[in-house]
Amino acid sequence: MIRKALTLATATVVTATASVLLFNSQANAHDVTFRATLRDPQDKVVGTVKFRVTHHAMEVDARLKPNDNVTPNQFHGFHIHANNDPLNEEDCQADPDEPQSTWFMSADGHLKEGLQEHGAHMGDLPSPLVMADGTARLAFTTDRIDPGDLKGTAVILHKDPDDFRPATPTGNAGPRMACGVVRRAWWG
Ligand SMILES: [Cu+2]
Repeated sequence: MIRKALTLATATVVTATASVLLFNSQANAHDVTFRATLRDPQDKVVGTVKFRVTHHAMEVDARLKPNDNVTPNQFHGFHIHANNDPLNEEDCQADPDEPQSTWFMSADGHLKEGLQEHGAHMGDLPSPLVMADGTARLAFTTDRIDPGDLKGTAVILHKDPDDFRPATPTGNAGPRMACGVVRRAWWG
């Protein structure tokens, strides 16, 4: 799937401004980056996730900072959600006065292709382990995510750990505590 996107990205040298506009035609592969800023229901920034398309795969770098909604010393389910059903509201909608179970349902289910089951969804990410001080850093490389499918999706950080079992489409990861829409960006 990475190959499909890179085929579109020729090695043409373009200016920084032009490569944004030419992402699907002539952008240099090194320039293809995405970013999501995760926020809690109170709109407080919880962290950032950066995606960078390389020649072979995609590099992902997530950083979280302490937040009242995120439990230290614990893994938290972490996924790319499809954010593809306008009937279910759009992007990252959460009312802090409503039950946690309603938060960020607007981001819809996990990003997936065809009949992929949980644990093998395109949007199933490794889980960040939040440290005692409430911060977390997670950096990994994956070839499962098609860069062409990433823009406009939403990264969700869950309250509970992910069980990665096919029988549970959501991974039993509990309520959605932070959300960020994935947008085109520059690495850095
Ligand atoms: Cu999720």
